Amino acid sequence: MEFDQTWLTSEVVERSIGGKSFYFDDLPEENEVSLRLRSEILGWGRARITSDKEDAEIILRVRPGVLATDESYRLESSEGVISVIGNTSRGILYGFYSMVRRMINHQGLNFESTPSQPIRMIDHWDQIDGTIERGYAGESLFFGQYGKNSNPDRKEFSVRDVVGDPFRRDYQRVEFYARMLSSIGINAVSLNNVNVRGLATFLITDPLLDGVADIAQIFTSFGIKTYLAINWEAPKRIKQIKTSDPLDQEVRDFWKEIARNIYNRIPDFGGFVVKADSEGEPGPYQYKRTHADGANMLAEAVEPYGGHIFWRTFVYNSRQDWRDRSTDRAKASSENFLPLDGQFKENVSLQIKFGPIDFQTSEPLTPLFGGLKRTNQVMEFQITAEYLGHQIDINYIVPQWKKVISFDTKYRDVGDSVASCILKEHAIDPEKTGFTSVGNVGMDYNWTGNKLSQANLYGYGRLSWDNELTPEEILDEWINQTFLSIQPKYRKTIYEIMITSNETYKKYNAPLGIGFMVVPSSHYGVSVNGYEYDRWGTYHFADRNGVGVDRSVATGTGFSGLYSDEVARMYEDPATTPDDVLLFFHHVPYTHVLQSGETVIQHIYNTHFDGYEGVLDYIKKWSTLEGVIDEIDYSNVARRLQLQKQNALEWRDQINTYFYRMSGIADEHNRTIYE
Ligand code: GCW
Repeated sequence: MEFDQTWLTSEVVERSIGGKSFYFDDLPEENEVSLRLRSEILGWGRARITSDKEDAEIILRVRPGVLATDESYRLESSEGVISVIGNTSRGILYGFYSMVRRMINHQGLNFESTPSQPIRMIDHWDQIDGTIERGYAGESLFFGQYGKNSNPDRKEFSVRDVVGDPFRRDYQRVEFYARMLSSIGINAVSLNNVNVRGLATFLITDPLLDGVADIAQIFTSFGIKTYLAINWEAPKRIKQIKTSDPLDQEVRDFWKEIARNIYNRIPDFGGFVVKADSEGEPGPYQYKRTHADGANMLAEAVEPYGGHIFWRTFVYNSRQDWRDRSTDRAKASSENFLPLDGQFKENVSLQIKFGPIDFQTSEPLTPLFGGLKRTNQVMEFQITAEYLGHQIDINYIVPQWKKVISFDTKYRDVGDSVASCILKEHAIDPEKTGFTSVGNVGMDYNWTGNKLSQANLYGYGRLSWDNELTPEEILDEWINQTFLSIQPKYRKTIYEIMITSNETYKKYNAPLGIGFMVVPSSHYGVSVNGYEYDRWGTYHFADRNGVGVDRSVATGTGFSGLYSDEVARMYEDPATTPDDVLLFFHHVPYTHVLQSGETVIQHIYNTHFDGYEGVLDYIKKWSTLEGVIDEIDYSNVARRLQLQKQNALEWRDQINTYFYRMSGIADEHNRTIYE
């Protein structure tokens, strides 16, 4: 096997089920998930299947209607026999992996579980030429042979230009990936980048649909539905129709025909993911139609087959003039989508980035959550570390996600977090709500570039399944399974590094929620003014007196008024705005005193010195693992830590120097800041 087996090492499975005898109680023979379960059990851990229930150590029982949902499972253990119970074989599949995990983690085997979020999805930004937009772990698992010679930006691409096979067809790798995903409860994947260009536009048609069908079949057997991102202009590109107007009959018929053909080939196909009128991509605005017109037209096309549309709300003016202070990118998705609340069909979900800007180290929850009252909503995260260190810097992101999903929107007196209520209660079909996230895997040996970034994929799945889990519990599980055979004290070292890593990264990055002081386009490394005079709407407005964006209602852009009254009041006033998003909401003097008691300028200096020290400490700690963990994993992280050190140093010195020059205020502790 040419790749790392991650948290599902043979050792993990062998230790938990190796040699045990299984009995299948009413597990249907014909269904793909059942067949998969059988082969999992026989293939891994060399378990036995017995025809005599009395001999069984583990019984898999289908009991329709016993549990809350068809994905739920129950584990029961008594007198040496473990039962895994589900309404369907899918429930049992999740129960089986849970049993393996719980055995390794010593968690007890009387346990019942229902997923917190019905949709638990991964979006791939994989491109047909094998590259991955914002991918930091090698090429795509799905595409990558033909593409080298193709030009994905050639908009007039025609299917006649397909001279080779763009699919990688490494099905062993795809199968292993699907297994990893289903072991953490993922139930949907979208295969291709949301910027759908060139040949990728044709994935929804023959002959490329063949390759999609092969991949989908593997995912199906693990209970995972396959989706494709589509190009809004497909009617023009594929069938030379003159328009892509969603109300045009020819366009509507085109999409119906596309859907019919896809579902013929892939009966449990999920549906489409759409990025429209966003960052230069085409969309319904071009025809003066609304996003509801666009989404509903596609929804109608897939409706007869139970299909589903994910429509992204990442719509903003990406050609802003930096001189224009009246436009606020943070308000854009609310301005575009709040007026459409209640107009989307039942099989449409709006796919909403968790923050109002773009996956920064620190952002408030977008006010669309709670603002939309009658719309299916899916919260979008980014596992791939675009703004969070490119899987070079160690960054265990789960603490940030946990904080986001637990945010209390205060629309009611009782706790009103997004995860626990808003998504379901404000939906028209609660089953069409949940989480989705840009994935972080590629063909690299260890899947994620930095071995430790696997924990983010693992953590995303686990948190989506169970919103109550803590980042600490999830990390413990991942380390136990991934570094199974090392002594506890060494596991503790890995834990100590990872559990603080998100905070450490935040410390040396853009301060106090201001975001985007990154190198333009690559988004790795510091560039304080890289985006300051650009068109993307991401400004910090630092001057000699202070820094930050005034988004208050009283004197600023009015963004803070988009929240519930209580939350709006909190963000309106710098004194009650939490420190970590202060500069997102307010332009304050450098001498402004934070809730922590420090001034803004001293906070900037302190955190930037601390962040760098934190990385030096990680290097020291990691070096104690040499010879303890696998050499490949050891040097994989050790090498990246050296790069992280350099990155943190640049961030520290450039940020400190910039703000020292701006403010003229010296560091209270007289540390070195360059003049
Ligand atoms: O943050 C931006 C990324 C783009 C991405 C876009 C999006 C796929 O820099 O690379 O495009 O978000 O989410 O659509």
